[in-house]
Amino acid sequence: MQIDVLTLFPQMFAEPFNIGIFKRAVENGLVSLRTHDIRDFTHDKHNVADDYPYGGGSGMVMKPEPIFEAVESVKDEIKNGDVPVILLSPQGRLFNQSIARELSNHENLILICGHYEGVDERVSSHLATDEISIGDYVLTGGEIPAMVVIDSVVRLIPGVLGSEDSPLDDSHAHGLLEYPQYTRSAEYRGMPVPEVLLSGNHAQIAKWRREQIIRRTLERRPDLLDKADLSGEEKKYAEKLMTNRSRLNSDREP
Ligand code: 9D3
Repeated sequence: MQIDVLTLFPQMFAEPFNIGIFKRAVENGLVSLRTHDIRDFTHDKHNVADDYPYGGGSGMVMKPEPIFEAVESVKDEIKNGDVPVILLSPQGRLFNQSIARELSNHENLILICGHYEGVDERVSSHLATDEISIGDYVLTGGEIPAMVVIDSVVRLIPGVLGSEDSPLDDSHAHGLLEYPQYTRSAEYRGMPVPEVLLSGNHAQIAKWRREQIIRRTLERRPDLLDKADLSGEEKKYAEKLMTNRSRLNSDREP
C-alpha cells in the first residue's frame, strides 16, 4: 500500500512511522508513506496556504487551490483511478475498525490534513471522496487523526504483523473488551493473580476468561455488548450478571 499525506507539517510524520512494526513493513516493501507539504503547491512568494473566511468570522480557512493541486499531482503519479481521497475533519464520519478494514483493501490512500479553523468546503464537496473524524474532542489539526488512521490500517495489511500477533485475533472476542492479563509474579505487593490462572485447568481458565470479557464489557462498554454476537452460554451469563446487578444494585461479584 502506498499512502500519500498532504499536510502543512510533514515533519510530524517523520518519527512515529520510522519505528517498530511500521519500519519493518516499509523495509519489507509492504507499505510506503510519503508526505507532501501543501505549502509547496502555493504560487505566491510567501507560500500562503490560508485566507480569511468569506462572510467574516474568526480564524483562518485553508485555501482550496494548493490542496486541489497537491491531490492532482499525487494522482498523476500513482495512476490509480480508485484511490480514496480522505479529508480528516471534525465533520467526518466517526472512524472505527470496520472503516479501517475497508481502507486496508486499497492499494493507495490519499489523506488530507486540515489545520487552522477549517478547510474550504469545496475540498470536502468536490475533491475528497471520504471525510473522517476520530472522535468528539477538539484537536489542533488533522495530522494526529491521519496517524491514527494510518496506524490502524497498516497493521491490517497481510504480512505487517508477525504471525503470532495476527489481526484475525482481533475478532476472537467478537468486538468485546479483552479479559485481564497477568504475568509473573503470582503475588506482587500483596496483589495476587487470580487463583484460576495458576490452576493449570485449561477448561476453567477459558470459562473464566469468557466470563471476564462479558463482565467487563457489560460494566464499561454496554454499547459494545448490544452489537456483539454472543453464544447461547455467553448470553445466559450476561443475563445472570444483569439480573444480579439490578437485584443487588452493586458492582461486586454475585
Ligand atoms: C470553530 C469550530 N472548531 C470545530 C470544533 C473548528 C475546528 C477545530 C479543530 C476545526 C478544525 C480543528 C482541527 N481538527 C481536525 O482537523 C480534526 C479532528 C478533531 O479535531 N477531532 C477529531 N477528529 C479530527 S479529524 C480532523
